Amino acid sequence: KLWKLSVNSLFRVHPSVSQALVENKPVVALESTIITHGMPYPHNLSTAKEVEGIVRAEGAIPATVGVIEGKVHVGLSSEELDHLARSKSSLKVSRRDLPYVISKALTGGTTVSATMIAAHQAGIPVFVTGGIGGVHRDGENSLDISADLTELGRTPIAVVSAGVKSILDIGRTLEFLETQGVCVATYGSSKHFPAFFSPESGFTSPYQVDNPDEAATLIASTLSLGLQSGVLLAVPIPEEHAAAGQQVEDAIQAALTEASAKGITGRDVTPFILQRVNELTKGKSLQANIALIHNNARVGSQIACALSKQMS
Ligand code: PSU
Ligand code: MN
Repeated sequence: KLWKLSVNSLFRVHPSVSQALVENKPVVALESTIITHGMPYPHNLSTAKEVEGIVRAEGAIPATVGVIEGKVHVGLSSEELDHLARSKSSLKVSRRDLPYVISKALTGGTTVSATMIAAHQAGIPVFVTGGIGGVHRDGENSLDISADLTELGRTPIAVVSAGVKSILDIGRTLEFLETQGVCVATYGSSKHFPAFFSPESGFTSPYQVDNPDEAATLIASTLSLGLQSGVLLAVPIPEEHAAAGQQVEDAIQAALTEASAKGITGRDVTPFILQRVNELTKGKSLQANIALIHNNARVGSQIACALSKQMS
């Protein structure tokens, strides 16, 4: 009881979200590290608002998660979104950062792992993002493996993403997800596991679901089994935006070399690479990034709607 009380005092569920949950309406959780660290201002803010708009247009309620002055918000007001997008002092908040950030009443964007925790706490089974973290290249030596992967192994949430960026070791990421017991499926007709900017990573996806209903049934099965692990639904980038793929790939190679020359490590690696790749491609990677997030938001919302029908 005491524990419940303290949980409730740390979480702030936006009224639009709690009302939707009470009425069994579809809700889509969204992360905010993409806002604070994944994209430059003002593209971060416009994209966050567009994504919420797409979720609403598809008939679901958006719940963007972020930490504001030590409270974990599930669903942000437009002022709060604006604050996170503009603030230069926002932290990148993963599972391990949550206790510190809360204890010091700090503000930050939640990664996939921290967003999954908040979504699960609120009772939201579907979460849309751009890309998840993974096993970094040379991860077998550095042990730089994103907490997103272990979170997927321990929290029953379906994460809809465009797969894993080729800045990561995609083969080892898939192996690690298997070890963690994460059910991975590509969304659509392709057998390939997508690589964020590119619809094909060179790896085959363990499974494939064709439409929102099949995806929803997969999620419902995970929940019904009582598995405490998550589902990763990988949505390939739409073909018309995949053209810049090779150029982005070259930029990634250059950025990786720079990052190791500069001694950039740990949590700074992903934001550094994202920013450098955007500079090196003269904004093309950012445009592709925005396009695939829009697409994920559409697909994820359709899945959330199908799931809420199946569960009611
Ligand atoms: N990939 C992207 N954009 C992002 C991220 C990943 O294309 O913004 C963010 C997500 O929030 C993800 C986090 O959860 O980076 C992973 O960081 P790390 O590799 O340090 O675990
Ligand atoms: Mn890392």
